[in-house]
Amino acid sequence: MVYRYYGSDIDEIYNIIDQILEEEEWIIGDIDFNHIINVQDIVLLVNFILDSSYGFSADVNNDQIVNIQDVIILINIILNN
Ligand SMILES: [Ca+2]
Ligand SMILES: [Ca+2]
Repeated sequence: MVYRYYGSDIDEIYNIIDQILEEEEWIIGDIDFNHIINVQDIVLLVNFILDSSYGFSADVNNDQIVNIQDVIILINIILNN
């Protein structure tokens, strides 16, 4: 949990609360945040690797690198479901 406080604007506070709730519902391996882990997430994860880009949702094992290990873990998550 990350604590954030940007000001006294009530709408802004509601936005931050929404954002935190969204993050709490997030499932590891759900690269596109649609609450389902499927082959689409694998495709997106592979695209992250091909683009050499980093996204925290794509870093399945949370080692600060997006690579083939994350793909393998994601495939295992899908096979086990
Ligand atoms: Ca997904
Ligand atoms: Ca990783």
